[in-house]
Amino acid sequence: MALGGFFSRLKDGLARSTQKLSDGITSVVRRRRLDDDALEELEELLISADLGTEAAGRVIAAFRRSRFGKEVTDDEIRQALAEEIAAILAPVAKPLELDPAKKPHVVLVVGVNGTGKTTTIGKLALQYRQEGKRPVLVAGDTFRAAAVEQLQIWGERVGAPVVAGGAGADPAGLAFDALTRAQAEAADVLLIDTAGRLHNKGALMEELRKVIRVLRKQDASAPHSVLLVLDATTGQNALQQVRVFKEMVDVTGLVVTKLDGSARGGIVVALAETFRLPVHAVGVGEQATDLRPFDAGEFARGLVGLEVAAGP
Ligand SMILES: Nc1nc2c(ncn2[C@@H]2O[C@H](COP(=O)(O)OP(=O)(O)OP(=O)(O)O)[C@@H](O)[C@H]2O)c(=O)[nH]1
Ligand SMILES: [Mg+2]
Repeated sequence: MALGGFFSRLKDGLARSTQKLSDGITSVVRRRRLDDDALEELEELLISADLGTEAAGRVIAAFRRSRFGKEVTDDEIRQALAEEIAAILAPVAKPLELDPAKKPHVVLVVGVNGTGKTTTIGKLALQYRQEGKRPVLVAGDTFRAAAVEQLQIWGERVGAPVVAGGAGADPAGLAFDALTRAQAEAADVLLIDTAGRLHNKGALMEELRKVIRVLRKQDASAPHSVLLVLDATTGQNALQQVRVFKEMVDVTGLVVTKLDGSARGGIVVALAETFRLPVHAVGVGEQATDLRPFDAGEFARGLVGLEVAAGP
């Protein structure tokens, strides 16, 4: 898919969540100059668009310093908002970098069920294949047979080997075998899928920790990345998911999916402000090519309803 298509899709998704923000900006500006009431309304709009109170407060404080009491146009407000939001997002917009000294670089992929873990692994594997790298996938979600098949289909599609066991296989054992094999083959990256939900949170934590423990017997520095996959459409829930998973494992970065749908893109700003974890990529669809680098500037512009460039 062309990048132009990506940006328009991202924008369509964002537009849905920010229609209210967009219309709200227009009505705030139409009535008066940027006085206390107008700033307060703007702040409420940002909060209702999922940015959260801290990020909204920060954006409005910057507005107050630079533009208080001034007559502003709709477009000036959008431009300025996009700049403030981009400033919050820029520090977290970091691609997932593989350490070339690690053969393989081990990536553990976690998240609640349905957020897009398995799909994201497939999409990442495709990108690595296109870069001429050799990924190996591990079907560590052994809780459901369908989950194993889903990853196998992705492996076939992108040309990456998939290490899988029988139904109910031990994910830690699988991860160990897969790492052994990937080391022997000097693979570049090992992508480990995990279950989103077990019987309860304690069981999930136990399983993830066991996978990590067992990996470390083989490579004391593994996993080199722990990716938490979040579904943007869950809005504020995503914040709670980060808290829960941070308690379980050492999350090193985020992937935010489903920014194409009825997305609530403002949540990415709240995530950046609250946790400062790198956002490595964003999902904008179900297809293999629908995983994109996270661009702070473009994202911020899309969020406030400005035109985004057709891409590099
Ligand atoms: N629209 C859209 N759909 C997505 C995106 N990413 C994943 N999906 C869809 O979301 C659904 C769930 O994705 P999975 O990859 O199976 O999610 P998971 O986290 O592995 O789920 P479990 O294995 O049940 O824990 C699938 O139908 C995917 O096609 C995205 O960026 N946009
Ligand atoms: Mg899955």
